[in-house]
Amino acid sequence: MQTHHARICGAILAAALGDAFGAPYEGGIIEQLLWRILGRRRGKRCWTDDTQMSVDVIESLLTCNKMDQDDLAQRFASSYRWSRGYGPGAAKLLRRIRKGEHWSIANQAVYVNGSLGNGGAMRAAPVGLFYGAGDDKKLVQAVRSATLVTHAHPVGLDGAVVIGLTVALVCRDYPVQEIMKRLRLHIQTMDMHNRLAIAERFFHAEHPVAPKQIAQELGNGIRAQDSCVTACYIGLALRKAPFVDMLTYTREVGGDTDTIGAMAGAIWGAACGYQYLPEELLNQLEHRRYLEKLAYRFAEAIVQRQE
Ligand code: AR6
Ligand code: MG
Repeated sequence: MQTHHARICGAILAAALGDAFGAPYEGGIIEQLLWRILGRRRGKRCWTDDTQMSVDVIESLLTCNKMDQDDLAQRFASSYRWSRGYGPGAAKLLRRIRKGEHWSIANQAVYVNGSLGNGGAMRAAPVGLFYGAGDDKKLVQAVRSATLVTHAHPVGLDGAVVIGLTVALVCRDYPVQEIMKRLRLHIQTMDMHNRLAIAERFFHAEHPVAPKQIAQELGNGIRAQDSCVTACYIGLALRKAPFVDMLTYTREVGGDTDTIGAMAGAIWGAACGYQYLPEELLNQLEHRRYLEKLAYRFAEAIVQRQE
């Protein structure tokens, strides 16, 4: 049985590992070649926008002690660096905020209905952890608020709810069936409901589902409906397997491997706790000590808040 503290630290560090070790396999040959140059710094594995934006969320929650959209928008905009591999729409949006445009205008300036990318979901885990002890409604509201800053499309918002709520429920050891039931209560789009129905069928399957089939039926792309339930399935289905098996499985699912790895990693880490993460991989992670200290501080704040 893991302590709550270890689960929170586990979720954050496992997400960063999933991101950094998934990134070299994302995209086509050109993206992979580019990441060979950008993805290593002083012998360490770099993380991408997934971890950067999660760090921004954590710093914001620690400073404001609540979800504050304006604070979050400023942090996202000032941390933005193209070399972290942000989505093209997100990059434009963040540059607009940096120039002074309010996030509530910028989030519908690139796509009229807002972005349906998985960029809101990839940073939803810390929000789920922070609001994890309250009722689901408050948690979902906070996740939607945090996501809206950059991803206003209903599918982008639903993707974040899938990840934020799953991470929080896994932290409390809820069984898969109950997690699926609760997700269904808070998901608003048919796209996401349909994916959840497929995942539920897979959870009932007698044999483990092959990664290729997951990619075909749940998706592996950068749109939220093509990756969030995929990550939810991977994190839950492999939560009793070693972390490296989860990484290998994610790589075999393919597609947006860094973000699926980050989201599945957060779920795996919330289930298993920090001490089950392989030291060998942590040692190769960029800014490992900084991330560990931040996760530790975040876990302390959450545990105190929930006492
Ligand atoms: N209509 C059509 N296409 C869309 C729409 C829309 N409303 N919204 C998004 N797309 P973006 P992200 C498509 O740029 O979600 C990085 O690698 C469009 O092709 O908002 O922050 C991250 O790590 C757009 O370029 O980025 C993630 O893995 C794409 O979805 C990933 O990219 C992504 O939306 C997504 O990050
Ligand atoms: Mg990424």
